[in-house]
Amino acid sequence: MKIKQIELIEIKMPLVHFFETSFGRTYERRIILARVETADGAEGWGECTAGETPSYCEEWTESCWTVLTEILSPMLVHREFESAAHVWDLMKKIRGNRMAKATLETAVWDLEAKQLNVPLWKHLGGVNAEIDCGVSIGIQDSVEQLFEKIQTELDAGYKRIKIKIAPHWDYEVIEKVRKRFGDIPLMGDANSAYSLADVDLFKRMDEFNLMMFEQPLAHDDVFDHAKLQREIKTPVCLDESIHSAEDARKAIELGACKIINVKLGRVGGHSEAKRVEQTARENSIPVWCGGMLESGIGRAHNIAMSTLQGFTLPGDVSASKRYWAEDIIEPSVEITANGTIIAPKKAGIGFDVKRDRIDRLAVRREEIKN
Ligand code: OSB
Ligand code: MG
Repeated sequence: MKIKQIELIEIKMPLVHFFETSFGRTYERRIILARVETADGAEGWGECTAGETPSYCEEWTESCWTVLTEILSPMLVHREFESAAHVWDLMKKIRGNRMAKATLETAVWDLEAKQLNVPLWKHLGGVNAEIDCGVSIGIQDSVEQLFEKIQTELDAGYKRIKIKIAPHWDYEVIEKVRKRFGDIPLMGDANSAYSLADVDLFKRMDEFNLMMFEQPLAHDDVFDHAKLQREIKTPVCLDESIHSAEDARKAIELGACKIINVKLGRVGGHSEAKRVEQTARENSIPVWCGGMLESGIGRAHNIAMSTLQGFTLPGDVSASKRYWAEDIIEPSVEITANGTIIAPKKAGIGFDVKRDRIDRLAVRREEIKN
């Protein structure tokens, strides 16, 4: 396979509701999209999941734009490679920058599946044609607002509720949610807002029977997470700390987590995500698909990945309308009354890309042909 040309487009899209985590609020996304094209006109789409600031991780929209346009795209165009599974190797000399790499890598997977005329999820080795969906609800201005949001999502049929937690928004909030909604499948995501000094708080929160605490401690830690996990009953799930199958192996061996959140961008694309899934599965560690407030293109890639065997817990993959007034794909992502998404039957990511809408939202564009 050979990529003749890569088009990078940055779009700006306001979120329907702001999204607040322990590191701040997002009102509007700046999303880089990649379109890869072969000489015979076949194309594939990928999305960069980096945020607007280097808060969730070191990568952000601006760093990814530079790395994609100046370094990674020139490494990929006109190079002969065997298959999408080998794109990772072409970029091996570049350290880190996994979200930037995933943008191109996932686009090539879409292209390859389209060339083979199979849905991407099948091409990746997915086995579940229907995936379980949960939602991630950010920190709100009041508990009342949180209640309203939870009620809306439960009514929609979502199979688990994740709320963001932070030192000003934890024990009392979870206690109120449990009182109001009873025994719903509930979990908390701290985005690294705590330290081992908070072990007693986590011990007290064991009483809430949460499905898991996601990334309670530092983004670059596994050692202290292992210490915490030894002290509490609630499973620890790692998000920020896991960038590769090797990271997963070490975290599991150390006892740092009982569950892993897999994000395509954070691990560098489908090939590495498959390896993380395999490592976890071989160690009986369940995984689920995390979200990064993606547009429809990233969302479609998340759906495909979620069909792999080891994805046994509901992911943060939810309907387009929770984020966007109008998505950039057609149809938009919808969930069934049972809180599931049916994997698409069409080739590649399985959704049509609305090129005219992307062009209207575009704030910059670059073509790499060499
Ligand atoms: O930690 O999972 C996270 C959004 C941005 C950055 C980090 C995270 C999140 C989410 C949102 O939880 C998941 C989604 O609905 O896309
Ligand atoms: Mg998280």
